[in-house]
Amino acid sequence: MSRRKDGPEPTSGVQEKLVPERIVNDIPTMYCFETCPFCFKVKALLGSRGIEYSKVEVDPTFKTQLKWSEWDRVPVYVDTDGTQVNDSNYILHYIDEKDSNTFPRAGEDLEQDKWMDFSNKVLGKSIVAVIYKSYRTSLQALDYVTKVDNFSFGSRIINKWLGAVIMRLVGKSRAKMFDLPPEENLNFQLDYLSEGLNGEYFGGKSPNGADFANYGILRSMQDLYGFELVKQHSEIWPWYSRMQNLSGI
Ligand SMILES: N[C@@H](CCC(=O)N[C@@H](CS)C(=O)NCC(=O)O)C(=O)O
Repeated sequence: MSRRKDGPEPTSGVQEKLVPERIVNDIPTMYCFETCPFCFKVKALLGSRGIEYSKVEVDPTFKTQLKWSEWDRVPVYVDTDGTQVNDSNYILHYIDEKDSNTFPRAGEDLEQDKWMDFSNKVLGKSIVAVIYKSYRTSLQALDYVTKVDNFSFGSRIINKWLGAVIMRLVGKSRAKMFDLPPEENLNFQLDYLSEGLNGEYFGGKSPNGADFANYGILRSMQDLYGFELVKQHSEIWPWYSRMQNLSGI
């Protein structure tokens, strides 16, 4: 996490300072990138609970729409009372606790914690190595920025082309973290992930934080290079389909 100005180190979780001015249309507001895997976790939970929210699309290269925040990554969630919550797994816990309080809180279920952690530290990095495997696949993944209404024409072009170069480099560095080549590694990680399923869901009969965290990561690659691997997985695909039905995203 880079520091933008002199000031306190940005932290994960609920922030002390309220930011009601960042709420859009008086409903919970999420600052996100369209294709961000971590944002999909939150979209999946909000969808499954039928919680209405506003989305602010942040431009991925300059993050103009997030300049007000010390935490300079997406997702950032701002609740209707102005509470700012940073970092996807923290946001999942925050939303669930305030809503139906269905899944265990952090520290209460080590399996859930382990798989939520896996979603960030392993699965998120594994999909990035696949999606941004070449300049061609990187441009395909960044093409959505050319269709975002709130970006200027110049910003769309820069975001697509510069974004693809940056993400290709990120993809390369993620690939170096694993012994296997990107596709084989993703397959290996999907096999490993399937060991965490506890019947229909990670949470058993209903999804918990581990379901939303890992589903969100995989959902972000749905229309992109490499998603066939998810579709072809005999255990992950049925679970993925259940999560898709339930979350509506
Ligand atoms: N641990 C964070 C990671 C969030 C994250 O890395 N988001 C990426 C987008 S997919 C981001 O904002 N990158 C911009 C940057 O790092 O400057 C979470 O789970 O929310």
